Amino acid sequence: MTSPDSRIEVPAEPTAFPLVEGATALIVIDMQRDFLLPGGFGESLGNDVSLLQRVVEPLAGLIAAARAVGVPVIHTREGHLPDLSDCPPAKLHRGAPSKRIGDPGPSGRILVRGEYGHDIVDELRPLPGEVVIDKPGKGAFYATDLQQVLADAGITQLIVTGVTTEVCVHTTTREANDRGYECLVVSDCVGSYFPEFQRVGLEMVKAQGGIFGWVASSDDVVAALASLSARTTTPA
Ligand code: C5J
Repeated sequence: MTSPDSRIEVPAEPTAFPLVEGATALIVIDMQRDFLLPGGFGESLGNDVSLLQRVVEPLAGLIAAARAVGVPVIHTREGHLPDLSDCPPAKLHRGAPSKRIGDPGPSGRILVRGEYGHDIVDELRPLPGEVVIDKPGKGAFYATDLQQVLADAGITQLIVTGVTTEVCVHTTTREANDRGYECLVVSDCVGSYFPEFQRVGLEMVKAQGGIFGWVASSDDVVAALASLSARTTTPA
């Protein structure tokens, strides 16, 4: 449903999300080989990486829909400098010994910038000119220029996608919410290694009247973006 101002109501929970034309960006969090493919950081922590791979197809569709109507797509990557000087010891010492951040793995040094495993999976590769935020933490605002990037582009709303739901997606959504951004988390475009965390992670976003934001399906967000396109191409 469209409203006379520049808003589109996206079916969502706990209420429809008022998507504002020109003020929304799609953020794609950490869709990196290290989290999604065997041999990376995710697997080194004992996780079944196949559970994250189901996000790729709907997310590719959503990214295409955003690009088609000029909604900016911002990608993030979690990782560290080669000398690990930006990795706190508390983080460095997690995981199985010899498979920790900075250790060699089948896709290069685990979660180290510039390594094959640190980069985004082929299916979701950023286009030239799209912003890629390299972040040392779980949240995309911590120790990055994301807030400045969004301010410069006049963005006040984020369509939130990526992995993992309860870690970097949640941390970034919470950081964004505290900074005044309206966040629409796309349920089938976020993924967790734990089905229960996926379910509860989404519940937590939309509970208490949308304490951190809204939750919608990619079908509904894609349809809203398509109607944005119809509006901009149909003469009044
Ligand atoms: C994790 C992330 N799970 N991107 N990172 O360590 O969620």
